[in-house]
Amino acid sequence: MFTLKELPYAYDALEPYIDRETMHIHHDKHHATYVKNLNDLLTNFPDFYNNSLEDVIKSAVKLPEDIRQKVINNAGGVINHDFYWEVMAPGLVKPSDKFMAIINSQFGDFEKLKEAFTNAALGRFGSGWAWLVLDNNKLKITDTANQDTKIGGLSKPVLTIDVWEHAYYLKYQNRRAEYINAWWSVVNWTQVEKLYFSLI
Ligand code: MN3
Repeated sequence: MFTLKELPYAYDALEPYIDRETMHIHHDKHHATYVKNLNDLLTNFPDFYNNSLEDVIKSAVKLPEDIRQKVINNAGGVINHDFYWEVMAPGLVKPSDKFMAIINSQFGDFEKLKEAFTNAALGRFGSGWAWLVLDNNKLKITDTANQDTKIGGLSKPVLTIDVWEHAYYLKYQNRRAEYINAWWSVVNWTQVEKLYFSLI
């Protein structure tokens, strides 16, 4: 069975940028529901419980059509949130000099990366995710709808932001731009760089 991974920090660790109540409901209710739904959907296909989430998504074509997309959506929900919690942390406001040099060479400067990523996150119509991915050894910005994921694909994600309303509505209501702006203060650059240098 799939399990809900614990948050790598306390619910209030990302205050004041992301509030305790949002983190609590987001992790314990939304993320937990994706885990529960996924396990429930696979009740009659227990072999799937032994797979990684990436493999569940890749192998979903073997499942009956009536549950296939639901499995993909819920497995995506689990894997995306596992990744999202890990790329946030308190107190790391900017990348290391080494990674900053890579950002500068590929985007011009850090502000341009932030602007392009923010535009992708703001421009994602409805629910979804914006991503910084490594594609053919180049950093690129992209976005996905709903719980579609970049994890397990050809381009490898190093950073993501959840722009479903449940990620920000309690504190920021409809002001997605304010949430994204605040979120930059809690990006876990140590994790982003670890992912990047493990891929390059
Ligand atoms: Mn979410």
